[in-house]
Amino acid sequence: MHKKLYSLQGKRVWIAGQTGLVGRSLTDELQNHDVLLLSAPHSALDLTQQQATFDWLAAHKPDVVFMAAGRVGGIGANVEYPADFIRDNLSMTLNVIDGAHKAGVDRLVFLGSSCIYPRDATNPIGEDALLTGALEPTNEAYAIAKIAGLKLCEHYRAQYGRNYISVMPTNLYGGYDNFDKDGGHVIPAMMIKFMEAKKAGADKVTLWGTGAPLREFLYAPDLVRALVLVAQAYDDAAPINVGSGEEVSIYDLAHLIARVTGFEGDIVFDDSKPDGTPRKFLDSSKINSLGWRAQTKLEAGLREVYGGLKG
Ligand code: GFB
Repeated sequence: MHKKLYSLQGKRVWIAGQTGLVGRSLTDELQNHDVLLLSAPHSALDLTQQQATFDWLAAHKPDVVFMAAGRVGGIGANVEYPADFIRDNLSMTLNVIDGAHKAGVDRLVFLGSSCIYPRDATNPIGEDALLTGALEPTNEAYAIAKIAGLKLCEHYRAQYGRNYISVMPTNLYGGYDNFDKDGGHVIPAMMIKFMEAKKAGADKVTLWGTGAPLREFLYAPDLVRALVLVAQAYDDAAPINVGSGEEVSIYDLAHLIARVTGFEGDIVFDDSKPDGTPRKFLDSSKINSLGWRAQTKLEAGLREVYGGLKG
């Protein structure tokens, strides 16, 4: 079992990106803890604006920052808007991390992504695979910004002694996702496609790629328990992976979501659309050794998300 290095108890906590998939789940989770949650709604603070971000941090002086803000999306959005992805993620990441340092914040948890690892890394992918090979081209822009974030944490630790850590979750899903057919991640996009097809009485749904890629999905409420744990029990320059240990092909995922949503027509794969990384299965032994494991099986998580969508 882990030893607490740092306690969140009674701390002023700020979640940068409080309205996103991770931010909203983490807000829910922190209701179970004795912390004072600070809030900076998007309408009041644009994190791409450096001075505004510095001023907000200096005025509110959190003890702990969870950096979960970012421009995110599925493979389609990453391919279509690479400049927006690299610009916005680099600026938000730099502004929040440097602003936190300038405001004297001594504990920061940076959220990365499993796409930071080389496309051809050996699976399961350990944290030491970082920067050992070329990235997957469909999300290189996003991955470079995330690598910059984890390097900022590493170097602010080395030069200024800051306790900034980086967490690399595998592909996430949950009820607070962006349910957009074109720009969203694969799970929300498939759910919407099947729901719309069912409603319209359509006899087929067209999905992207070959169906062959493998993905490891983690339910956001499981991830945020890991975030609360590492904020208190992990203190190292190296990133820490967080995966569910459950891997599925895109083909099997499609058939599972069809079953969950009750769509009974044909599922067609359009292989003119990209597959992305063939496989990215994380080695999560480091977080497992701290006592964390995912609790939600994929099918159970998908049923919960669908239940929330149906209303
Ligand atoms: O979640 P996703 O878009 O991104 O999943 P990545 C993409 C996989 O699902 C590809 C297939 O193999 C697609 O061909 N797919 C099938 C679909 N149908 C669909 C569909 O209707 N919509 C979508 N979106 N995909 C993400 C990165 O990569 O990984 C993010 O784009 C982030 O930046 C995340 O890093 C962890 O898993 O390929």
